[in-house]
Amino acid sequence: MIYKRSSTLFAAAEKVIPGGVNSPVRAFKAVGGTPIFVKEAKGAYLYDEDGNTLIDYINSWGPMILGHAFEPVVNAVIEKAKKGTSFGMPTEIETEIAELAVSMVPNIDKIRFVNSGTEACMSAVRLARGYTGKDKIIKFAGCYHGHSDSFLIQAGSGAVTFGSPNSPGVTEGTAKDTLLANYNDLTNVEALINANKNEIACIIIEPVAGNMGCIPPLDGFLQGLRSLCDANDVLLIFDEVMTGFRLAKGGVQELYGVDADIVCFGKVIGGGLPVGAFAARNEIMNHLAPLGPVYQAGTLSGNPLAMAAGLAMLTTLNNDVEVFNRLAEKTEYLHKGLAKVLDKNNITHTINRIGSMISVHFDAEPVIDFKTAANGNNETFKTFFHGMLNQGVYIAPSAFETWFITDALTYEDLDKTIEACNTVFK
Ligand code: KE4
Repeated sequence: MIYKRSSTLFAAAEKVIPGGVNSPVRAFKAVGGTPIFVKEAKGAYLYDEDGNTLIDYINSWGPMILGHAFEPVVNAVIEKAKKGTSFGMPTEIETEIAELAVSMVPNIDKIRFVNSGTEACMSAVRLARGYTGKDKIIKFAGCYHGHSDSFLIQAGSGAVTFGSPNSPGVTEGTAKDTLLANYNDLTNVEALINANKNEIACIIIEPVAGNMGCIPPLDGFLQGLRSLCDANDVLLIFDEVMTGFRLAKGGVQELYGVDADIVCFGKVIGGGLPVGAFAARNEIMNHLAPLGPVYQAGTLSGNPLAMAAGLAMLTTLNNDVEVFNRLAEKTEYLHKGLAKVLDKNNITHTINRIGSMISVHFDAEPVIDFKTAANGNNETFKTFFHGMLNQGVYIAPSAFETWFITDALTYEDLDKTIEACNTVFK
């Protein structure tokens, strides 16, 4: 594959945009090489600026669950744009998508739309603090909830006391209110709660983790979190920015039968336009301004174009009872095919999969948390990434990411992907 034009475009971008990208993960820092500049996309395929066609397993990091340039979404945006692009005033379509989302997701009465997953998770934590009157939060190592200060935290010196910043610009004052737990480790969570009695407002978690590769919760983990929260007057926030409307209509709450107190959304809910959202029962959401004292706002929140895209996406998913089964079947087929060729080529690996989320780890041990995810052989991953890319298969440029399967993928695409993996390692 030739990437001459992408290289030229990247050099120009680096002059006027920090690192040449508007989001760091796009810069290929974890795998090396020049980021690919995409010209357009349709269905399961990306068409880059050098004329290469790539089978896409990133799908804008999740939103394109029905494929790129999905006609009902595109047409809805075009029609809506002709009537104006933003008003800063309430519009009917915001109510329409809110009613639909509330009907699809269990255990929520109201939803507030924002412009990103970061905003959704940041606002959900503020709401939890405002509702409980408590300051501290628990998050999990390896879980990503966006770039709000409270989330850019690593384990502090005293593991059960407080966190410390993992980015310049985050203050010690902020970090002290974030506690870091180990994913899939209820004992650790309980120790944190007991060491900070009556100080913890919420636990925020990716109920199926997607930012250290794909890591499903071990049996009983989510149920255990729910019990710990109930016993200690702590709110449970499910960050379903990745999993919402992807793993099931009702997301992980439906899939595992565990109720969160607040649920965060992003990606799929916006159909590829900038939309995040957070939702909960009335008793919690009614604490939000202008009803209640917890302030949260946004000029472009509920933007009509974004709502049109999201409504078209959710309507299609809501009306297609088989879509989530098709996605899971395609992902299982891919899993089995990749495992077969990696075994055939004696490549040590483990593959995590749930629904239409999958990740390949070059390590023999089960990957169940950030520590085990970090054991993967990154040199093998880099070989895998570039080897697949050179054969027209675009996977996530980091071992700490998940692949997102789109229903636009055909079984022929999956076979090409499996064969490309075989070619890399044979
Ligand atoms: P955004 O602010 O990027 O819309 O959403 C933040 C976020 C929150 N919660 C979860 C579970 C997420 O996965 C994300 C964002 N995911 C990354 C991919 N790992 C987005 C890609 C990027 O940062 O460019």
